[in-house]
Amino acid sequence: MSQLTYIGLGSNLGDSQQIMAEAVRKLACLGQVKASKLYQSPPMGPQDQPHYHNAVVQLKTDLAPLDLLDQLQKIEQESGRVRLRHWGERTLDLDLLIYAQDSIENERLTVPHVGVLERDFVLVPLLDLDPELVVRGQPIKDLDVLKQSTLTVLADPSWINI
Ligand code: A4P
Ligand code: MG
Repeated sequence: MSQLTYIGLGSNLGDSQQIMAEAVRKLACLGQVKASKLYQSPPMGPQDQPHYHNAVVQLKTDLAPLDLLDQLQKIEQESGRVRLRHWGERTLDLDLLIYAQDSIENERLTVPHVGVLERDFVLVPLLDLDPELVVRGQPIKDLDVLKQSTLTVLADPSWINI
């Protein structure tokens, strides 16, 4: 049965928009996709790294959570993923933010993703896709972190068509 999932995309090395659009084309092979706007976001973590491009994709897929994670990691590797340090610069990061209503906790996967409720670069694009979204019992549109958002819009959802 098809499940509603949300994937977070981040990149701050290389041609980020191109790399992320290519990743969305690959995600579209796993099910129906819908993209948020494309944002620029100051780095969380080490400050001596470039700003990030961030977006979220809604994916309707038949894949089980760990099979989906395998596919996300494969797409990261194919993008020539470089990751230099924890919370540091990378060509492509794909995080499984939400998988249906599931709570998952195992060696490879924590869902909802640990940072979801704290990170404006995840919350703002999620709200593009579903303004009424509830995560861990919280309507995300009401979260305080959104009041101090530092994101800027780079492009509308058609950014994936470059
Ligand atoms: N893993 C567990 N749960 C998940 C999940 N829900 N989705 C495991 C994906 N992976 C999950 O991931 C390490 C391991 O997490 C995987 O092997 C998987 O089994 P990783 O992507 O290799 O590690 P990482 O991304 O370097 O570490 P971490 O802590 O996940 O970093 P984050 O949280 O992804 O943050 N600033 C801005 N503005 N925008 C960003 O996008 N991103 C980061 C990275 C830092 N600063 C940022 C941004
Ligand atoms: Mg990650």
